[in-house]
Amino acid sequence: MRDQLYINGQWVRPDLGGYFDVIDPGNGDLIQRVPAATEEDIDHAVHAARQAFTRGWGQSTGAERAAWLEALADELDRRRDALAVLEVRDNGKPLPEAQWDIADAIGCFRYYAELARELDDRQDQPLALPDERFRCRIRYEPVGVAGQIIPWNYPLLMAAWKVAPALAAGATCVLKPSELTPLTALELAGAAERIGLPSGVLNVVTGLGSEAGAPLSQHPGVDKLAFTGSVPTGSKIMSAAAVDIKNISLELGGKSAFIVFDDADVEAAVEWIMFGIFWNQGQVCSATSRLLVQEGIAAKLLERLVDETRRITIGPGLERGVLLGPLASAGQFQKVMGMIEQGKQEANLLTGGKRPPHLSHGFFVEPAIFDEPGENSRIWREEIFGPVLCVKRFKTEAEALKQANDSRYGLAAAVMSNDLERAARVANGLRAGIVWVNCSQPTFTQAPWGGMKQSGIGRELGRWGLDNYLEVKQVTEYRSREPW
Ligand code: TXE
Repeated sequence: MRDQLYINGQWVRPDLGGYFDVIDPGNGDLIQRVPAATEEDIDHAVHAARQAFTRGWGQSTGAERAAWLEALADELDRRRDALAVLEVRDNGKPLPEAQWDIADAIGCFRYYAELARELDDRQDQPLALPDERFRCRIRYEPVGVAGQIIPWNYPLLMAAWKVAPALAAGATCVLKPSELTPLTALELAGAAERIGLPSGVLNVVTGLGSEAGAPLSQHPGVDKLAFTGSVPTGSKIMSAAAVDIKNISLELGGKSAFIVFDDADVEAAVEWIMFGIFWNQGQVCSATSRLLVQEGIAAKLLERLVDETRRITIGPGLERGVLLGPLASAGQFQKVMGMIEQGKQEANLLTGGKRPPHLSHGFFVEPAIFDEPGENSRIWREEIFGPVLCVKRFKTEAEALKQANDSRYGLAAAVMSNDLERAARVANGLRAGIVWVNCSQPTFTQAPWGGMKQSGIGRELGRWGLDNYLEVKQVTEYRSREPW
């Protein structure tokens, strides 16, 4: 059990001595207490990261960093089963999903190890200029110290999405996990310690948003801020970054649409729709929470959808056969239940939406489907971040596209049709950073991830994720002895 901050390669107590409770959402019990870092600890961590950056990490080769990333992946791999169980206790998700997440996180470290190696080959490539008296080469240099603030829906995976590309690029990290799910991030620090990662390269500071997250976002020693979370907090972080013009990337919320045309296969549609909204209890930024279904298929599809939704096994994440665990926190439970109550005034509740009678401890909610909410209703417009699907019908392709795009968010969208030309046309017309055709949610470390509009700025994953932590430099030399 880890109950200290990891700063400069050392396990340390928080400067002001504060701790907070970490709760098991499956039963509401205390798992353990974790340090509540404050400004002082953040300052130590940022200084440690700066020193590590200037002492060598920032000047190391991609191949050297790749070896460290692979060692980190191997170390996590050795403990993958224990990590999955810890993730379930902390977050609540069903064990097979946690196992999937941990494997994905390990894969992410391995993938960025590869990209770190490739970076060496990209270094100092010549750039042809129209004036031959000049010679230009392009360098990719690490951004410096990265402050990384992550949420609670995929605790270790979100840490990997931030830390792996940063380390691959040669940046150093101060990672602040969510106060709701800090345990596997501390284990990541433990893995860094065991492999002997140079001190200060990765610092993990647990703490509350206002006490630890805010000072990290405001710290003048941080060169880059990377954040995943809510729009209001993203907005605060962006304001903080504006003060001294920090480089920033934001991955915020969504209210993603899933368009199903008449010619789609009903059973396949039901499967993907359910995966798109009930996976991880609907606590997925890209969850396809707005279903737009064409009139001709609507009745049949909804009947099957409601039927299948009622069959979902709900229970604690470590119980065999469970498909839907508890929401991650009491706060999230209250938010989702509040939205459902309001939704009952705004739409027809077809199924679910209450606490299952046999699960009175823990933060469980029966998956809910609302039919025909008003266009301006809260449940249709706002991110619920729970197992709640809202359905509307449409007649024409143009109408579907208009409704799908009528959102302040633009993270993801899905379209289902056997007419692949139409599907491609709709995919191109959707204002979203991620579009799935004939599926919803499959995510690959190689492909760019991020949103348009209020869903964020920048892209994670793939080479775009690495670019987040790189500065591009031109070195241009005048080679003539003649005056210019
Ligand atoms: O998010 P916050 P919360 C959405 C989802 C959810 C809602 C609220 O709709 O219901 O946000 O969740 C840190 N300065 N998403 O309150 O506040 C905080 O400690 C710096 C979508 O948990 O955004 C945590 O580490 N940091 C999302 C992180 O921000 C601050 C995933 C996220 O918390 C801070 C999570 C501050 N002032 C929630 N205040 C997604 N895009 O996947 C808080 N934090």
